[in-house]
Amino acid sequence: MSHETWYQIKMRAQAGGKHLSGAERMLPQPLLPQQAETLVHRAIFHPRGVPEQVVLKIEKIEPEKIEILDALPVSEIRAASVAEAWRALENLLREEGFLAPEKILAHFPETYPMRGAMVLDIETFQRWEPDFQRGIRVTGMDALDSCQKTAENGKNSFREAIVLATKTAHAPGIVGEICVSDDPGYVTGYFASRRRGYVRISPLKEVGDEQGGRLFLYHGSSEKVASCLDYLEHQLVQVRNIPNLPTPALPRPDRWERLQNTLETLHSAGLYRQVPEMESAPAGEVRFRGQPLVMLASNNYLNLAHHPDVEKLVQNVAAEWGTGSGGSRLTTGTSPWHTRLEASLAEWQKTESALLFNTGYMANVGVLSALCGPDDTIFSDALNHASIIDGCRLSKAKIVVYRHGDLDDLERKIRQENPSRGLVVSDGVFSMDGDLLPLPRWLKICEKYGLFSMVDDAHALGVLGETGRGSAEHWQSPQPDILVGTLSKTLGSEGGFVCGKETLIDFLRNRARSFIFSTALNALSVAAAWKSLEILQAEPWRVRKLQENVRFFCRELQNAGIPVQSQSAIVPILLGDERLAVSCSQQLLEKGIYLSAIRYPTVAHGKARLRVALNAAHTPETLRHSAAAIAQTLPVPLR
Ligand code: WAQ
Ligand code: MG
Repeated sequence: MSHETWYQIKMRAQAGGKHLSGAERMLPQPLLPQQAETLVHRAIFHPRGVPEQVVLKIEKIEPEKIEILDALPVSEIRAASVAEAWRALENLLREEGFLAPEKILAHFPETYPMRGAMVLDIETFQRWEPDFQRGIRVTGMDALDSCQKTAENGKNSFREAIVLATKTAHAPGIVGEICVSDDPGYVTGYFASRRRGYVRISPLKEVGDEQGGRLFLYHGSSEKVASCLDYLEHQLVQVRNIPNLPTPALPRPDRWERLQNTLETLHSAGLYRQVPEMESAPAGEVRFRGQPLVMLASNNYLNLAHHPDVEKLVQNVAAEWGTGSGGSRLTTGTSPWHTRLEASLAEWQKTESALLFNTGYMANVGVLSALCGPDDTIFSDALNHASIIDGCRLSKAKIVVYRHGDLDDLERKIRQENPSRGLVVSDGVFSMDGDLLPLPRWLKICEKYGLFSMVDDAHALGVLGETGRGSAEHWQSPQPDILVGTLSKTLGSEGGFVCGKETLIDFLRNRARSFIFSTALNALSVAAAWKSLEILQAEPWRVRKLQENVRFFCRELQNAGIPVQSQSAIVPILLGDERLAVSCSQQLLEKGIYLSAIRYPTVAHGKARLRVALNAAHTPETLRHSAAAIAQTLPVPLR
């Protein structure tokens, strides 16, 4: 061997500053050109994307410095679910004599963003890798027969993993390794140590999950760390006698079992959700599971969802127009009620024109995907509603998220991106926090940079402004270019709408796919919204009553020591923990109060809350009683 000239060849591919793939080989000179070609092929045709840059580094090495190691013996654990696989891993660590396996595993998620591995001291839980962000990279290793035994795409995850694991297990002070692949299609991971060998464990994650990492367990003195790290980074190692295992080790779970497993995971995390059936129409008080309850979770802000005048009109409309519209708006679905409501909405919002959509969700998705394409940049508030997020995604525009309510951050990001075409989008009232968009300054920024301004005022209509006209009235400001609203909250019906210039509306009629390809709302819902809007305008006391209720209720909670505030009808009570939020909500239900626990994915993980939505129909007595019950239920530090 020592007569031959040997080389180490390293490939690394990246795009947009992101690592895509990498590999290394050690081999004698004659085999080098062919291996270089295989590695280039692998870099260029990689499932994670097309690289912008591929670096090949070829260095001469001294073959007598290569340490030859036998591959660790392989065994296998197959669990029925991800949760069970992690329990099996925890037990394995315990069997192997690790004292606090759960503490070790708790560190694993910290390795997800790292390119290399974490080196964790099993006694002090100190981290020894020199760069916490990058982690330590093991290099200088290969399989002895690497040139003959690679899969067609040049990658064999198991073989590469056992090479790394075998080398790592021989590093001074390393007593174990835990690994989960980044590859969304590869759910098998492993534990490896010299004592126990290489234990494949599956499934350590759900298919589609891109979060993987590596954790090396270190046991030894702090002086020995340097030699351990040096071995990992520099010692040349060739691994022989690697068993031929079936690859890829993709377990194919039963398709229904996969769904069932996900549901179980949701259950155990306090994230499982169900649809509760109500036993009376929406109002300030409702019947639920045979009990009368104070309703503190409905968006029926002005109590118009069950108004006698609306019902009377709807009965007549039903007699004349029946129950279904029979076609899309562009074919046969438009009744005079549709046209009439659009005119009323435009007039109410003081805009040139308006267009109905079947839901607020479809309005947002339809507008964003129609107005923006791959050449646009959309600037979106971090706490915007899911329908805005989905619309941004569907548009294929570049999405730039700015910090919630932070207009300096917005402007900084607009300058940075400096887009020639684009749009800025925000909720007028944020649906889960109840806070307001500072509309006037926000509009100035949109105007200054020539960007479309789009506001979703779903939770502002009927709530903000002296007459309930929404954000523009509250701030005494002009309207944004695109105002999105809903018929389903304050207006007590169902559907969504967009108000703006006639040019905008005409464009949407021709381009918004959720409008074009949906059957029109039935005339009943449309007439109901029309009547509700008439009542809202004729009876402004409803808006004032709602606003008074908000002030009263917040004061009651504040007096009970609960830090809340809101200018809208939404009063969030932040709890953080998902299970705590669910348990508070259940306890309140037993006390006759219906109040939803809002959890991930509606809000971020660890930001669970009770979300109060107030109603013009609530009486001061009801609100006082509810505030007292909430105060009693919350855990002590909040009170
Ligand atoms: N040195 C240190 N850490 C590394 C290295 C390296 N050379 N390469 C990858 N990592 C870290 C990095 O943070 C990745 O996020 C993580 O490990 C996972 O890397 O028996 O494919 O390359 O079939 O995604 C296990 C095979 C495959 C199990 C592991 O890891 C089996 C795999 P990936
Ligand atoms: Mg990683």
